[in-house]
Amino acid sequence: MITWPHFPSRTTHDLDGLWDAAWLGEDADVDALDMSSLDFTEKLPVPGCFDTDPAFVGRRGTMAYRTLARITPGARSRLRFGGIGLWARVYIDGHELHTCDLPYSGFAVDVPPSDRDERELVVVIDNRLDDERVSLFQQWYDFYGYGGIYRSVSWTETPAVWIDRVQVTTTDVAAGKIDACVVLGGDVPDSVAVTTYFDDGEAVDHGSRAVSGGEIRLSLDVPDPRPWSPADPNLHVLVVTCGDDSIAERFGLRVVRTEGQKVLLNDEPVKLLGFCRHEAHPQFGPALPLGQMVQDLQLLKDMGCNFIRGSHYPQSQLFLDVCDEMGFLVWEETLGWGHGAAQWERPAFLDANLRQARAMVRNSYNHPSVIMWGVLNEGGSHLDETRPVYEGLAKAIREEDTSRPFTYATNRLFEKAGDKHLDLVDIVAVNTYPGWYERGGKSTRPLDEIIPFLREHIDDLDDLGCGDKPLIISEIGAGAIRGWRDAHKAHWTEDYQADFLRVVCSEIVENERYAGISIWQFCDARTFDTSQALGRPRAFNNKGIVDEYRRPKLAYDVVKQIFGGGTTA
Ligand code: ADA
Repeated sequence: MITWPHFPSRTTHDLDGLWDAAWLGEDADVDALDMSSLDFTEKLPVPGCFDTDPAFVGRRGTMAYRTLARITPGARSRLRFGGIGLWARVYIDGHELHTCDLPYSGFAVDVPPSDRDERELVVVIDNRLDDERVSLFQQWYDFYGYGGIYRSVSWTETPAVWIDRVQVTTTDVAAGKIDACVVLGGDVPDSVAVTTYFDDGEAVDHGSRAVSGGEIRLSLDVPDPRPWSPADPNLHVLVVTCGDDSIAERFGLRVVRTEGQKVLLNDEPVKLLGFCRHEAHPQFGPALPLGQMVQDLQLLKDMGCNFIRGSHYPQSQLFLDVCDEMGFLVWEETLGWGHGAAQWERPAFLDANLRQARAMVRNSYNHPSVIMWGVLNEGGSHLDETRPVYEGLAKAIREEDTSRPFTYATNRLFEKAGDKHLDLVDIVAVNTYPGWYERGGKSTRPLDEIIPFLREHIDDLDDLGCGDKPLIISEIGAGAIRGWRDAHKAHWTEDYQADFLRVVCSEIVENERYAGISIWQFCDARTFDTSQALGRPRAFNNKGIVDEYRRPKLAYDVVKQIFGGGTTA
């Protein structure tokens, strides 16, 4: 499915559909494949994951996907992938073109022209957990590492000078003023003829504009400006034409910043109420169909949520398009989970993180729904050794975008040594599990531990000199097996989770100190049945407010009542 931006003057081929596939086994040497001998006996959907398919469920190995496309002979062209996992190598007409080692990241590749009427695209996908090849995905993560082409693929024909993207930054919401940075590709000239128009308005001729560093910078006024907000998610479209190429990009007029302990949206304080959400479903893995995305957002809306933490990886552009339209506020973050100093000593790992962070910002820059960037979920921020990593990522993200706050989720606030890098963030985000993991030894009333523990975090922040920054509880939750109810309200019952979230959500809503919460988590999500097995019944992380099929648990109505959700269940 084609997501924003659109390229109205180009021929674009939407490659989603049924592809040919060849299973290459669990031990294939992906660096020594004989492309001419592949036997495409299978059929698989794109987007999709092969290891959710009944024939390959749970397998770890290599799958080659193939499709054909009729690209105009001699045309320059570019392939766009919305995201793959865990590793991909792209071949055109039997020739290797590109390797992607960044799971979940959108990427684009230039394709050399050819005289052929029909081109063959083969994408070799590998889902083996191989630290050397895919340093960003590790076996110990608490979510399953799927193999597949997770998101849409398209192939677009480009002129000699083409527009890569236009980055739109709101400079004045009420007056409808924006800055637009147009990034060119191909045979970039010194100057180019530029016209623009908004929505269905009149075109404005900007004459010939100088290109500097591959970019053209414009300051523009949006006619009939309508601000974007969760309550009224108005969107505008900017169409830019440079020479023979045009781009249509959708954006929202809104600004986000922090002031003291508050997050401000369009200069008004906003309390962020919502959930962490894995892109997860038993039948689709992270390759969710549009309908499921919309249903997830409807459930979140119904509970009165305005906020989603896109845990723990760059989000699907389709999902963000829907969040823009439905008025959600999103925290987007890079892929990571519980890294220790050992990973950070490896230059390849840092390099992969930096590449993914920059790609994430570039891909999602124009989504008004995205209000903050995050990195390194629980990434060892209590260690001096990780300082260069956190500094490097904060710098890279701020080089790409100064219009959004920066954060990372820490689970190290409560340790003696504390968190070492919170001076780098605009928003402090704390993952914490009182009443679940931290059961206080002899306590028989774990629910009573929650509020004192949360308030200690507030004091800890003051001690760390961060008392004047917004605080989000970025994870807190309790596991519940759907259907398991009992009068003792023990851990894993729906009853315990409901009581737990009643305490948590009331504290967050009533206490001004918190700028927000993303409860762990929206839906039950599959995890590995190895390292996590004993604490993860069914090999799922069961802290969802709905189960993996989105069937609500008892806590759903509790959260809905406290967050002020609607009346429809
Ligand atoms: C961590 C982690 C989550 C999840 C959670 C849990 O804080 O960030 O991904 O694993 O714990 O359920 O324990």
